[in-house]
Amino acid sequence: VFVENLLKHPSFLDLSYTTKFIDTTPELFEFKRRRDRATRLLRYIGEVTVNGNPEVAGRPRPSAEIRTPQPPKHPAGMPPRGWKQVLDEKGPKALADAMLAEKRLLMTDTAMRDGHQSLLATRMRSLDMIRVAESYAHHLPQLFSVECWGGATFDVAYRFLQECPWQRLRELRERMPNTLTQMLLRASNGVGYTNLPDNVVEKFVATAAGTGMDVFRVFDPLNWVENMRVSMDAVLASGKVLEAAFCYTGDIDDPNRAKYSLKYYVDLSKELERAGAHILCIKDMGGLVKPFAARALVRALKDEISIPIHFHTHDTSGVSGAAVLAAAEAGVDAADAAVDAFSGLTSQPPLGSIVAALRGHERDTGLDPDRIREISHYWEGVRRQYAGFEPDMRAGGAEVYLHEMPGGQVTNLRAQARSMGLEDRWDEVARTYADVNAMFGDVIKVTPIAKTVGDMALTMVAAGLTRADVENPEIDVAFPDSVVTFFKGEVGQPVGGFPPALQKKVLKGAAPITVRPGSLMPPADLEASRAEASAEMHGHTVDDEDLCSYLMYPKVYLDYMGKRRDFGPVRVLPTPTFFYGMQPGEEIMVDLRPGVTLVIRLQAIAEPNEKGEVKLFFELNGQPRTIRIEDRR
Ligand code: 3PY
Ligand code: ZN
Repeated sequence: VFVENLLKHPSFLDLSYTTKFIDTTPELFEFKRRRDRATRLLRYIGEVTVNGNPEVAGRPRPSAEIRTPQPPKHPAGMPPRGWKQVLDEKGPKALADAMLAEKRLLMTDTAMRDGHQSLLATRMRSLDMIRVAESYAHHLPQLFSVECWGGATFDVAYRFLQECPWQRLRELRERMPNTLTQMLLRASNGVGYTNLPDNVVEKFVATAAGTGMDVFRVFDPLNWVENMRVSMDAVLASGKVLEAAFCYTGDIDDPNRAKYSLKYYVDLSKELERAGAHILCIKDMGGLVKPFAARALVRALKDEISIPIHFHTHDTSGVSGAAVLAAAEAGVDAADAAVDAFSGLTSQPPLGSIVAALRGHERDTGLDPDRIREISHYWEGVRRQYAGFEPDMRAGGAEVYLHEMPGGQVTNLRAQARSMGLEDRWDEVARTYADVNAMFGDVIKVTPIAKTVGDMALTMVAAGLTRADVENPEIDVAFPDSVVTFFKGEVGQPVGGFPPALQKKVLKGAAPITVRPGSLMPPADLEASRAEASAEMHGHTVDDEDLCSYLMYPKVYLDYMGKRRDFGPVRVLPTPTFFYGMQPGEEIMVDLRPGVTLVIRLQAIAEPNEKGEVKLFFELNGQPRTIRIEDRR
């Protein structure tokens, strides 16, 4: 059709076309591009229908009856003004002052980041978020922010969902013009797992701010403020909101955990305030802040610092809702929760229930419970599509106070233990995890150290090693790489230093570093990296977003781009199609972009031929299309 249209085009017929033909007749080339993209999408659907999506292999399948969830309807036109306007019109300092002047408890919804990171192994696709974003803007304009980016969502988008995290941010930003977007930034690790050169961190922050990020929650896994400064200064330079976090561990009420005392957290908070933070975050990734501790912590901080405080916790214990209410009573300015369908267990406490609990009281959130319920129904439908990633966890409980694992790790480590045949020795794994923590000098369990502790615990349980064995200089131990990296000082310096004898044993005499890892890294040559990435992709243009991705995850990014070339923009496919392909007789609608919809119907699938190829007969916008797929089942 493309060639036919081209040959019939008047300027082609009268031979007046020039090399500017593409510019002056974009409709023909747009048609071709669309056709190519559609063909590639059909190839993807064919591939998954015939050979399956490896990401869901061996996982439970959602029920066949699930329907496409519909987001709540909203009025046409612009949504009401929200906190985003305060930031845009008055800047981050005025935003912080406005938070302090608020009586309401300000709420952040985490469903689009920590909620699914903690409950669904971070697998939520952009499409499911984008479809409900306008409902948030119109129905929940009182929300302080929507946490929707960063943490593990960045690399998981590329690795497992075949989609671009930057595009996710851009599209969410567009649809929620009144809502602050919020991300989790791992300070000098960016959104990766190891320290980056300073100029890469700076480039990443500036690019994220430009694409649409408003509130940067910055944490260091060791609460080492020295290692946060580069990223914090970059946020300040961007004009966006710096929410500096300390990670909470231990128990301020337990005299045996004196290292992480109330005074420790107060001093740390003052240091973060002095470093220029607009907001302080209590980042309780393990859900260890018990209700009375929350009250004491917030009261003490309110006495000692003058910036607003934002409380983030997890419901692993089952009592985190009480902690949020206690913090609210003590005057915390903002709190995180997850819309009910994405709450509980290792995620945040339920937004709807916190809103209900505070209704009519001094800290009433001002959010509409009916609207939250409607949005939650949408999320419930979304969650059903991800049945394959549901955690094997039935209830919250006090076990978390033993191991202190962060929300995202509990189910992850359990799955890892299962894959090593250690599932029925989980209690031993949990106790060994606590032993490793003590042996490492009582560290903060958060990305990436939580994984280091987990790696060591699994190694010990699998090899039958006790803490005494590991500490015994006479017994040879094969330490996991992550443990060696940690003791080398490559993550940073832990509170109170490393246990010297164990460090000596792990490093086998090698000298650790004691300075900020970034200070030993030369700046990355950004333009050389851009040219290198472009050359890897046969001259494809590499903009700043792509460059940041390449700098943090070169292989993951290039693999994604390769698949993108073969299969097109698969992010536009409905979630069941993306994971499971289509059934004969099924029809789907795909919005390629605003105003361009593809209607795809799978008519039939033929038996494999003698060449081992399967033919799939599609109808694309009413036109028959046949796709051949190699049968690799
Ligand atoms: C992350 O780093 O992804 C976390 O969620 C830490 O709590
Ligand atoms: Zn969290």
